[in-house]
Amino acid sequence: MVSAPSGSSGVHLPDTAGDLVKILVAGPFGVGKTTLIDSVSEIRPLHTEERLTEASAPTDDLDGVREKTTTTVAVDFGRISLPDGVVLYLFGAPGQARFRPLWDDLAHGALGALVLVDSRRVDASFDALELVEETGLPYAVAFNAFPDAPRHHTPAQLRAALDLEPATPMVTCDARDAASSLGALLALVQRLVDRHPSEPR
Ligand SMILES: Nc1nc2c(ncn2[C@@H]2O[C@H](COP(=O)(O)OP(=O)(O)OP(=O)(O)O)[C@@H](O)[C@H]2O)c(=O)[nH]1
Ligand SMILES: [Mg+2]
Repeated sequence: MVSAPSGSSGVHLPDTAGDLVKILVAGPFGVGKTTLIDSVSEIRPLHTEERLTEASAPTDDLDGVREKTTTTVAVDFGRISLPDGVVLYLFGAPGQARFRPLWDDLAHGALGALVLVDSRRVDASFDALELVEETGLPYAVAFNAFPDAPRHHTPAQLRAALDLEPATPMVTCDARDAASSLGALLALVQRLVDRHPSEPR
């Protein structure tokens, strides 16, 4: 079982750092990728935010994220050290289909993906799920907790809506909360461990 980190480290990797793991944080426009990396990163995250203008209105739907004023134009980057020497390098990856050309590069060397889903607009995550599946990355799904999200869906209904395999972890999370975001990442790491139990050292 993977447990939560016991303390924070600074900019430099702790001496105990061992396995360095690249993880993609994927999802549709405005789902909370930047927010999650911000909340959980132990280093000052790298962001590539630019102000939204009316030019993007036909492309990226602001429904549900009306207060949003910026968007990530390339990637986000952050880092979190887990106990037992595992260090996650987090890359925020845009999940819209038009970013497919970027994906091959972004996914290079990645071991898994955390796909964020907004339960007010589940279908907006289909492109991101397709991109992750095309790259063959194991993934976990995190439903971000937005206040006006419908509460009447059961986990089974949400799994069915996303056509998830039974082994794919599905959790809820509040991307603004570090512990909650970490819980979602740990669900993914557990999935990676289950798929590739480590050789005895
Ligand atoms: N209530 C709630 N709000 C959230 C959550 N995650 C993100 N938000 C809010 O949703 C808005 C969009 O979040 P971002 O982190 O910018 O989303 P993003 O996926 O990085 O967006 P793009 O890079 O533009 O695709 C922000 O105003 C966040 O504060 C969450 O888990 N709960
Ligand atoms: Mg972003």
